[in-house]
Amino acid sequence: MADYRKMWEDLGMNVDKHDLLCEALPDAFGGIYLSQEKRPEGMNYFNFVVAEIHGVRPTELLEHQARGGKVFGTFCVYVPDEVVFAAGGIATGLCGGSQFWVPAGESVLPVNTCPLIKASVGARLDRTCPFFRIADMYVGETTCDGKKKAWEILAGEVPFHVMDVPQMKRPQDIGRWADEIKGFIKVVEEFTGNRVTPEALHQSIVMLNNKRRALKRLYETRKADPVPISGKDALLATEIAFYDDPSRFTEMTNNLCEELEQRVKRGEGVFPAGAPRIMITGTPMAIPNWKLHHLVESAGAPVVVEESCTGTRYFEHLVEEEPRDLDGQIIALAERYMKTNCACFTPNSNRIQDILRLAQEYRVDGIIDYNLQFCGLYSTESYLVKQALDAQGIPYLHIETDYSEQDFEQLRTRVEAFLERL
Ligand code: BJ8
Repeated sequence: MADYRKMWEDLGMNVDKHDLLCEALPDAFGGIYLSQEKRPEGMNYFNFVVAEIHGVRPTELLEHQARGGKVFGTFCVYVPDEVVFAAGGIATGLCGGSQFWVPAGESVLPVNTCPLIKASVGARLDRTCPFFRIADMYVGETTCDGKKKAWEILAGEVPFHVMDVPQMKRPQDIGRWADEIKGFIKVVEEFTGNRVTPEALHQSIVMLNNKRRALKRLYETRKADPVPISGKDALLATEIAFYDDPSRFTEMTNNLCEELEQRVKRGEGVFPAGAPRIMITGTPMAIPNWKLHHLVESAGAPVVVEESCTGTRYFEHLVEEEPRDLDGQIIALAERYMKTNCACFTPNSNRIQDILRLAQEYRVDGIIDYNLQFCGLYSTESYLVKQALDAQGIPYLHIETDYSEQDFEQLRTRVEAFLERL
């Protein structure tokens, strides 16, 4: 990695502690990723992004700030990035996916908080993540109780805006979400000093739709048997989508897709044809959370689709591009975002319909329901997921875990036993 020490020091980071994180990453990435066979050439770009994870993109964000631009950090796929880009800002994901940040999170949060929240708070308090240092404003949402309360702690550190996500999906709720987006536009305009014009919003809607189209194209290739890319690699690309430059990400993902489509034509894959195909559903996997994919694929079964916010929920729906007036665009945004089926909604039966549909489309042999520990929303919804899958005779495994490696061997035994049943 190039030397970014001066930049990290200038950002007020705890550079000595951060060195420990930098030392651990190459080994973890090498063991989990670089050891895979027949990886697509197109993954080289994503390898590079990971190798330079705290260097290249933070440098770009700082250059943007030097030109007078603002950076907004987000934690949920409900926050409409289109608004930020339309005001000349940059949106970047901030969700913490590493055990490294959990202890600092636990110093202020109850231990029985979801690891995603603990790691996100810990990354800020520990001063070991440049993205958390650079973001001028954080944007949270009212999806789960743990997050809502964590925002109050982070708001003591950084300018913070919270979007009130409705809990139901009735027409009046979509109207309320449109009002929230309107309010968000005002906040972003004031903070950046730039107006969100219909022209600029149209451009950012098209830009982010193109990113979604590229991800959809990538996922399409995973429907093939043999599958041309591992689930781990597809997950990595999706995780990077949250903070990379959107246009560059789209271009690089489309390049990767061209290679994968050729592989599919030639019948080439990274697992043998007929290997048991796994879907993972449930809570998101923020970078560098690769634990479950690694376990499943090391046992010989490709993960072919993720019904998750680091999966299909992130890209399946596009924003309607037709409206060219601000009111019409806000409604188009509200309608698109409200199609995301998060367990914070009641009822959330559309998620179950999605799981059943994706199981068919991707010809999956078994489904692993992945729950981050202490996420009451998704673990409660597991009951209904299991009921629906049992009714269809689709094999199901429920896993509740955190970011640590402590339960790795125990999980391996359970995953292997599950795969033997398929
Ligand atoms: S739209 S899934 S990104 S909220 S896992 S922090 S829910 S306790 S992440 Fe999410 Fe938005 Fe929903 Fe998607 Fe809370 Fe559960 Fe933790 Fe979660």
